Amino acid sequence: MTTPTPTAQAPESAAHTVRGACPHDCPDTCALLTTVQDGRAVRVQGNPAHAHTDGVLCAKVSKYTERTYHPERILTPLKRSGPKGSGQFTPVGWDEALADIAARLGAIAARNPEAIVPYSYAGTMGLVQGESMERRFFHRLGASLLDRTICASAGAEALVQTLGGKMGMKVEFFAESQLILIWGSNSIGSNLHFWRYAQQAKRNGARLVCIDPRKSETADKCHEHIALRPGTDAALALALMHELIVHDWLDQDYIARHTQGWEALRARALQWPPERAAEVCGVPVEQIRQLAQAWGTTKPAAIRLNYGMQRVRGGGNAVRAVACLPALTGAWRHRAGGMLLSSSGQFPVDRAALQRPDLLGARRPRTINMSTIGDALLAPASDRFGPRIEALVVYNSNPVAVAPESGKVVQGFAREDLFTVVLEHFQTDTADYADYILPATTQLEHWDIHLSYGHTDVLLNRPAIAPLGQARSNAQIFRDLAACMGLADPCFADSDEALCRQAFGAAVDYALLESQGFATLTGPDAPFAEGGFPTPSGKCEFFSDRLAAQGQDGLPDHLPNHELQGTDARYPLAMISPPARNFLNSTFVNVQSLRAIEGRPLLEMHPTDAAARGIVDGGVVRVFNDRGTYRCHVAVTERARPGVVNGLGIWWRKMGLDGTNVNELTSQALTDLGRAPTFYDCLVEVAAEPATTAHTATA
Ligand SMILES: Nc1nc2c(c(=O)[nH]1)N[C@H]1C(S)=C(S)[C@@H](COP(=O)(O)OP(=O)(O)OC[C@H]3O[C@@H](n4cnc5c(=O)[nH]c(N)nc54)[C@H](O)[C@@H]3O)O[C@H]1N2
Ligand SMILES: Nc1nc2c(c(=O)[nH]1)N[C@H]1C(S)=C(S)[C@@H](COP(=O)(O)OP(=O)(O)OC[C@H]3O[C@@H](n4cnc5c(=O)[nH]c(N)nc54)[C@H](O)[C@@H]3O)O[C@H]1N2
Ligand code: SF4
Ligand SMILES: [Mo]
Repeated sequence: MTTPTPTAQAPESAAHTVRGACPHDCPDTCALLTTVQDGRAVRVQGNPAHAHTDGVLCAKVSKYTERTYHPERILTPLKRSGPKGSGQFTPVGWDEALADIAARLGAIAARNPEAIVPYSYAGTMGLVQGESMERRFFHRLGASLLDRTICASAGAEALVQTLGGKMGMKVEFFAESQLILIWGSNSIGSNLHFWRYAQQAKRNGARLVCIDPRKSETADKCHEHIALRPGTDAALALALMHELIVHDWLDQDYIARHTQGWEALRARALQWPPERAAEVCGVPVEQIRQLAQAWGTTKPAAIRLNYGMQRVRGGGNAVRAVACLPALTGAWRHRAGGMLLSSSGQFPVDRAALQRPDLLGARRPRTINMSTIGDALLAPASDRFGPRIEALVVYNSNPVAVAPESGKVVQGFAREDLFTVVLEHFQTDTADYADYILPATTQLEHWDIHLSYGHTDVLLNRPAIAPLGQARSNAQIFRDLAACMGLADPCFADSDEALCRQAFGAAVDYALLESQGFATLTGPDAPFAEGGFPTPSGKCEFFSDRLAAQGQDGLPDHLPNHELQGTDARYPLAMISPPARNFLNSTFVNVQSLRAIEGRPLLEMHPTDAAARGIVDGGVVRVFNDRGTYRCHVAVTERARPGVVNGLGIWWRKMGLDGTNVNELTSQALTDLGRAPTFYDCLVEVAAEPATTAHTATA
C-alpha cells in the first residue's frame, strides 16, 4: 500500500503542496499542485512552473476535492445483494471479496481463460493504474485481450498510415501560427490549454477557422465557422486539395522530396471541385474556395484536428485526407505549421516491461472489441467467436453509459450467468450491474506516471493523501488478486512506485520527474521540416502501400456515413453527441456543482427543425430510431445546424428522464479504419412530448 510523500518536510498541521498530474482523458495532461492540510487535500490547482498548464485548470478538475471527498465515494468492497442491475449491495471485507473473486475467476480460467474479459479505458490515463499490473494479471491468466477502440483508433490508424505515427506539431508553436484550422474540436471545452496558445496567435494577428457541424463555444470565438454535415470532412479536404492544385498553391519541392503517391492523389482530388464538396458538406461553395486560398497562401498555417471528426464510417479516411494538407503546401517546413491530432506516439514507453505480454507464453487469446461489447456479451459460444463471455472485470471505464447501443450493452450486463467485477470510485451505471464493486483510489491517493496526447511532457503523480476508507489502487487490487490466485511470478510484487520507474526506464530522467514533477521530451521543433516521416517509405504517404496490401483503397476518399441523411425517410435528422464542457465523458456527472452548470440532459435543435415539429425551447422531446428511444429536454438554438441535432455530454443513464442516455440511439457499426465506433453517424427522429408526461430527473 502506498503512503503519501510530501514534497516538503512540514509539521503535520502546516499546509504543504504535493506535485501531481491530471489523470483524465484530455489532451492537456495538466500538472497539479495539491494543498494538503492535516492529511486532507484542501485545494487542487495548476502548477505555474509547468508551461502548458500555466497555473490554470479547467472547471472540472478545480473541483477535485469535491469529487474526492464526495459523500457517495465507494470506500469498502461491496457485494451484490439484490437482482442484477438493481444497484443493491452489502459491504464486505477485502479478504472475503478477494477470495471469492479469485475462486470464481480461477474456476473459469481452469475451463477456458478466454471466457474472462478485462474492460478498461481512460478513466485514468496513468500508465501504472491503467496499463501495468492488470495487464500482467490478465496475460498470466490467458484472458481475452481487449481492442481499446472506443475513442481514437480510427484517427490513430490514419495517422500511422499517413505520417507514420501519432505525432505532429508541438502544441506551443501554434502560438506563432498565422492561420489555425480548428477541425472537429471544441477546444475551449475539451482542449483548453491548446486554446490558450490559439488565443496568443489570434492576438498576434492569426486567423482562426472552426470546422464543426455544431456552433460550439469555440466556433463563437473563431473568425469563421464552417458548419459542415457530420461525416463529410474528407469531401471538404479533397476540395481544398482541388483548389490547391488548380491555383498552384503547392510546394512542389516538398511534394517531390517528401511525399509518396502524389500523381494518384492529384487525380483523386481533381474529382472534387468545390461545387461537389459544397453539395456533400452542405456549406456555401465560396466558403470552401476561401478556405483553400487561406490554407494555400498563409504561412505558417496549422491544423488542430481532434477526434470529434472521426466518429463516423469514413473517419479514418477523413483523417488521412486532412493529414495530406500540410505536406501539399510544405506547411511542415515551419515549426508553427503542420498539424496535430495526437502526440502520444512520441513517448518512449516501455510497454513490454509494464504489461509483460511474455506472460502469455505460447497462448494467443482472442481479442474482443470494446466498441461492440453489447454484441459480444450476447454472443453464444461458436467456432468464430470462441467461448461465451463468463466474467468481465471493468476498471477505468463506464461502458453501460459510454458504449454504443446501450440497449444491447444493458442486456449483456444483465445476464444472470455473467460474473462482473467493477473497480470504481462511484456507483456508476456500470457498477449497478456488478457482482462485486471494489473501491479504487483516486489520483490524489496513488502513484502514477503520465504521457500526454496533446503535448510532449512526461508527468509524475505523487499521492497527496492516504487512500480514503479502504480504497486500494488498481495496481494494488490486481497485485492482491494475483496473490490470492497463487500467481507466483516476481513481477506481481512490484510496487506502484517501482512501476512508475519502469514506465520509461532510462529514456526519461526520473530524478527530474521527482524534483519538478515533469520532464520534456527532446525532439526537433519542426518534426517533418526535412521529411523524415516514420512511415515505411520515410515519406508522407498520400498513397499507402500497406492499406493497398490489405485490399483497401491506398488513397484517402470520402466515404458517406453508414446512416446517410435522406436514405431513411423515417429518420431525417443526423445526431451527434459531443462532450459537455463540464463533464469528462461520463466522469463528473455526479459532482453536484458541475452538474448544476450543465443543467439536465439536453438536445440542441435548430429553430427550423423545431418549428416543423411543433417543438418549443425547454420542452421535453422523444428522440428515437430503430435501436431505441431517449427522452430529454430540448434547447431550440442555432448552435445546431439545420438537419443535425446535438445530444450533449455523456450523462449517467440513471440521471436521465427515463434511465437512458444518448447511447440508447447510437449503433455498433464500426469505422473504415481502426475498428472504432461511429457515435456521430446516427440518424434519428425527434417528437415533442405532451407537457403532462414531463418528469423531473431522478437523483
Ligand atoms: N470538457 C471535456 N473535455 C474533454 C472530453 C469531455 O468529455 N469533456 N472528452 C475528452 C476525450 S475522451 C477526447 S477523445 C478528447 C477529444 O474529444 P472530441 O470528441 O474530439 O471532443 P471535442 O474537442 O469536444 O470535439 C468534438 C467536436 O467535433 C464536432 N464534430 C462532430 N462530428 C463532426 C464531424 O463529422 N466533423 C467535424 N469536423 N466535427 C465534428 C463536435 O460538434 C464537437 O464540437 O477530448 C477530451 N476532453
Ligand atoms: N455518444 C457518445 N458516446 C461516447 C463518446 C461520445 O462523444 N458520444 N465519446 C467516447 C469517448 S471519446 C470515450 S474516450 C469514451 C470514454 O469512456 P470511459 O473511458 O469509460 O470514460 P468515463 O465515462 O469517463 O468513465 C471512466 C470511469 O473510470 C473511473 N475511474 C477513474 N479513475 C479511476 C481509477 O484510478 N481506478 C478505477 N478503478 N476507476 C477509475 C471513473 O470514476 C469513471 O467512472 O466514451 C465514448 N462514448
Ligand atoms: S481535464 Fe484537461 S484541462 Fe482539466 S485539469 Fe485535466 S488535463 Fe487539465
Ligand atoms: Mo475519448
